[in-house]
Amino acid sequence: MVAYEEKTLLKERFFMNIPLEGASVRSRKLERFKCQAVPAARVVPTLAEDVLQGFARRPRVLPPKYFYDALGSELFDQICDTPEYYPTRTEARLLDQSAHSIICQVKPEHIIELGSGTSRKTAHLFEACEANGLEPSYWPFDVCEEVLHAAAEALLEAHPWLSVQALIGDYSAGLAHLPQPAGRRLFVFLGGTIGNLTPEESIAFLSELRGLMREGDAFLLGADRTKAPRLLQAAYDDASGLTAEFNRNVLNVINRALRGDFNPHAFDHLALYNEALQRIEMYLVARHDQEVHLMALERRYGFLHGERILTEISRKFTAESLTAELRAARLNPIRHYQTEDQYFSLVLAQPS
Ligand code: AVJ
Repeated sequence: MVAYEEKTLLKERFFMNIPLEGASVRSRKLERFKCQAVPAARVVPTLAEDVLQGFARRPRVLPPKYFYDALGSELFDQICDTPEYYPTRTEARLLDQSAHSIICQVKPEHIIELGSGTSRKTAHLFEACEANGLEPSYWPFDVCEEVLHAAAEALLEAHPWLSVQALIGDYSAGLAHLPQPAGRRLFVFLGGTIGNLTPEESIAFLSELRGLMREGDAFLLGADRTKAPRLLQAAYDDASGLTAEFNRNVLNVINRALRGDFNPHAFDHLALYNEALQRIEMYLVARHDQEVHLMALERRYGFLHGERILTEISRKFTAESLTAELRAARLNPIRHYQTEDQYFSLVLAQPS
């Protein structure tokens, strides 16, 4: 029986087409949402330790994970909409085209996504599940609780069968405490983020993931491909200057965390394609001699005119180098999906 008030609401909604949610719909959505913290499995360096270590090296380096404060995440979203930055839209299109094939091969009971962010691309997998009568639960794993909530909200709305088990944590702190649901799992790691890791780091990470996998589980990896250097460089140095702003923003993050006085505008953005290492290297280049005070570290750092800070590597793969890296982690590629232009790859792998 529908209460009078709710009937009125439904009627109003029908006639006025107001997207209004009854209390019952809201609670059913809540029932399908759970959230838990994943404790770190090992000690990860703090930002202060990363800066101390990274600034002791030449060239100085900063880990790319510090790009993603609220502003950085927003800037990255905007970068994805620039004409030059092809990876996100290429991967989304590829996932849209291959989702049916992936889902039919794996028939997952759980989809576990590392670094899920907005889950925008992953939505293609759920559509394919729906079309094939599969109802896996979704385990998005991300550092940002707000982003997890927003992503879940949208997915629960779109898929009335879906249950979301959000996992808050840092996958770089290890996967040992990741919940282990019974049943076939599809692990996904999208966006080409694997490219931010050196080959050694990547193989260690993939091996750790491989260690969690059981027979029948599968892993879907998104990775960016090598291509003409001018295309790569443009993708990391867009004409609108968003990537430059994104790069400089890491200095704001450090200023806030370590009571620093970096002037972000005293650094130029530089993106180079290192052909030998098949990777984009993003730098901040000092525009003039300067000294920076990081009060929380009780340290001053001198930067010479032209001196570079390496803020990110983004490795690009050939079909062969991607396969080799998976194999090195005892993962056996079973399907390789790529766009016609070979700009981006999705590889489906199983434990070997
Ligand atoms: C989010 C790590 C995949 O390496 O292409 C975008 C980050 N850096 N523009 C990438 C990024 C500069 C991006 N990933």
